[in-house]
Amino acid sequence: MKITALAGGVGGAKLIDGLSRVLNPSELSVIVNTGDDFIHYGLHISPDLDTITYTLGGMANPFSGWGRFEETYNMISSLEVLGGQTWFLLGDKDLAVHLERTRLLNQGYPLSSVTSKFCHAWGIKQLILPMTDNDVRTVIDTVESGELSFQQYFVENKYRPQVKNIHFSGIETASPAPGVLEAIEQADGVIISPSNPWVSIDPISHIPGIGSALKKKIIIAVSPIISGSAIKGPAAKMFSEMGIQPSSVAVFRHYSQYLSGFVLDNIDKSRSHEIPIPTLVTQTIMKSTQDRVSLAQSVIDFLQTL
Ligand code: FO1
Repeated sequence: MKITALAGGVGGAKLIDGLSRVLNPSELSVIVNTGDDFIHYGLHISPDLDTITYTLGGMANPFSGWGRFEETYNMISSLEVLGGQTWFLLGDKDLAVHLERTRLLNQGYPLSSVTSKFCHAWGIKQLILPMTDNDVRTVIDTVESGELSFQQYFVENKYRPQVKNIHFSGIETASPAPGVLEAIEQADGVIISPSNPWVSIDPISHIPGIGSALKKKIIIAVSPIISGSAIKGPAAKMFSEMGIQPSSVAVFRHYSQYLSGFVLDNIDKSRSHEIPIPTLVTQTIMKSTQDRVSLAQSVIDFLQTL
């Protein structure tokens, strides 16, 4: 069964890992958010692409969900001595990715080609696609500090500022990266992973052409919010600050124009009657690899019933 998944950061990566253990590599394509990308020390950093590829390459730091396993931080320690910018932790092995990506981008290679080259180097056989090769950047407009880049909001300010609005600069003129529309059209099913709807999935679905391609497909979403809170990150806080009571039902409503089915956690079983489309109620909290595999298999079985 050919599956195309939409994913952003850490939460999405866990389900992608599960799917990669259940499906043959040629059956899984992943369209990844690049709205979190930014230039830091002159380097083009693509955090969500790195989180997904590190996870599929078995190199991800299992504790933080981002960055590399068995990493060292000699560079950042030396930067500290110099009074440099150390708010965004760059590991030594991680740094090689940012250096080489930046070198290739500066030579004119599109981000999708760079990603494909890195996947080949790491032996990753699934198709990993940035949502676009154009510069689309998530901008968080906050009460306290005005407009912040995503990383300034999420890391530098620890997502404390109150969100007034979110927009994606450059998205009006962006186009899907090569292979993205085909990955959607050729999929037997599309899965919206349990990433942040506002800043991980919306940037993808709002790229001109992607939303309309998605509407033609059987799509399910796995709620990243369980009994009103997110497992990790600002998703629930963003719902609240956008004036919406955070819940799995709110997540359904956020995506409702696309969805054929919806997956919520056992804890939210009592709310499934509020979802007017087929639902799967199961364990969506993924603490172990087995949890990831079980959820992936349940989601695929569910897709096949739709
Ligand atoms: N997230 C943090 O909370 N603190 C960091 O210092 C940090 C560094 C970092 C370095 C490389 C990378 O690829 C990701 C990194 N992240 C860090 C995560 C990053 O902010 C992602 O955007 C989030 O995971 C959300 O997608």
